[in-house]
Amino acid sequence: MTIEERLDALERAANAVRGIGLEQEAESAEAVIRRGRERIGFPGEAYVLALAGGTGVGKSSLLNALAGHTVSAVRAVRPTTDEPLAWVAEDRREELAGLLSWLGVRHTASHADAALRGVAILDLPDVDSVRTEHRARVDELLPRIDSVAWVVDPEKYDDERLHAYLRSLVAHADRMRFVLNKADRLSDAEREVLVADLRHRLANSGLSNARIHVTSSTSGEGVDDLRAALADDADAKALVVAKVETDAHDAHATLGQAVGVGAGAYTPLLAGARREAALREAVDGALLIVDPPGVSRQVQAAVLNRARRSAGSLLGRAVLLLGSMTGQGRRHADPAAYLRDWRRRGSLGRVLNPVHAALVDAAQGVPAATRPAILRALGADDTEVAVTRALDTVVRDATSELRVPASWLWPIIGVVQLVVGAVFVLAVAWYVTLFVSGGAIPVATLELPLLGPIPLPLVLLAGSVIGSAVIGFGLSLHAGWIGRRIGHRLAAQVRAAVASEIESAGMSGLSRVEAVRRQLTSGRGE
Ligand SMILES: Nc1nc2c(ncn2[C@@H]2O[C@H](COP(=O)(O)OP(=O)(O)OP(=O)(O)O)[C@@H](O)[C@H]2O)c(=O)[nH]1
Ligand SMILES: [Mg+2]
Repeated sequence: MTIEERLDALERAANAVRGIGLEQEAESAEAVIRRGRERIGFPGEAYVLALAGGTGVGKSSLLNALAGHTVSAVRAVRPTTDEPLAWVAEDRREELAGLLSWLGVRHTASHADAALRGVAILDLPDVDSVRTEHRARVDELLPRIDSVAWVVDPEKYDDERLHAYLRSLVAHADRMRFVLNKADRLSDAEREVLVADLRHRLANSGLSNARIHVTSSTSGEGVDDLRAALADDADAKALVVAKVETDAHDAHATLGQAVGVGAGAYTPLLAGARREAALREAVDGALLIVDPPGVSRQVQAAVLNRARRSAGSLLGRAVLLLGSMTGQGRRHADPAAYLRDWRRRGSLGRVLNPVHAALVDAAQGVPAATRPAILRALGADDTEVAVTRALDTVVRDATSELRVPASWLWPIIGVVQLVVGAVFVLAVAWYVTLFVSGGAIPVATLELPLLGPIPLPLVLLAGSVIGSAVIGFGLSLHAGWIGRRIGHRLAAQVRAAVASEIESAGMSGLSRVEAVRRQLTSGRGE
């Protein structure tokens, strides 16, 4: 894992723990990340130095002198280097690929210089030319690299535009060094004066204690000192990287501890069996309250009612009418109302207690300091609200799909029942007529096997009563069959919905926390 990847992983971990309410812990980790990124400059192990400065001061020549051979073209026509060029340690090329492609560096020379192992030098286009895009590029680059060497020459060292620019870069002061090049053109006395003057000007620009090198790319003077200084910087960076690496590693481990993740493999806060048992108990408790068998019975009764309303006998319809007037029928045959009434059928304790106990158990796996926050993240504080909402959802879904079905057969049966009812009325009327006439009217009889001659009105009366009862019985069987089918289906659906809703209401906080713990286990690297 590179240092950049490690800091990125730590950042993800910090975001994750913030997501479960560990704000303070996240902030501490972010402070480590911020400090690390500030200290590291280029976010890799390579030490990246950019050569910057006005055109013609000898940046490319200096790079060639440092490298010991021609890396970058040096010409009299200015500006010569109008695209950045990189001189990169062989084994750092990959690490630098992102930076180089962002810079649009098309020319990369690699080196295997033992003293400058891990050093990459960028030869940038000048910053004082008319081409302002060069300057913009440098502005963007500065925060992303380790260090900038401002190259000046005896003619341009006090250029006001350069110093104005440097004043805007005071924030980067400790990552800048200055190279007074073309020293071969100066006498010793002139050098001293120039260096003192440069130091003075830099101090006036807010850059006190500037590191100043005096070099000549042509004579090679001062070049070795500059190389040694760069090698030291690269070593110092390696130390900084190592320190940031350790800090990041420790910060990651601290985040892990905050959620009960140790150095070993991931173990859940709640063992699978314990979680299942708690859930089963809670679901059983919820089923007692929601009562799917009761719902099924209500559906069956509602279907039967509907059948009787459209196909019942005269007597049956009268009973139904009475039932609906007293409210009796509605109470026994209204599955939607029955579902909605779940709160009246018992307390939520049976659902809440097992869930709550399991969550409290789970929180035992994290240190006391973060336990309150973890308990909140687990949802232990508002299990009741969540469970109530879950059961309301179950009921809403079930009732929205609930239809009490009818059969096309029933209206036909209804007509038959009416005819039978009419026969019954006719028979009764007949008897009344006989009674009123005092026996004056002769009565037709019907010869029935075994029974002999029976008066016709009696046959009609008995036949209509028996016929109506038989049809009613058949209707009940048919409606019962439909009702059971629909009722059982709804009960099964409610049962499944209760199980899944209770699981997500009770355990979704735990799942979230576990996801964070898994991320912290896998993301910590080594
Ligand atoms: N006398 C002397 N001349 C130098 C020295 N360094 C560079 N030069 C000359 O200065 C001129 C410009 O050098 P470059 O290295 O191309 O300068 P540069 O800073 O890369 O210029 P740009 O690419 O245009 O930004 C060349 O003619 C070099 O030969 C030095 O130390 N002493
Ligand atoms: Mg150049």
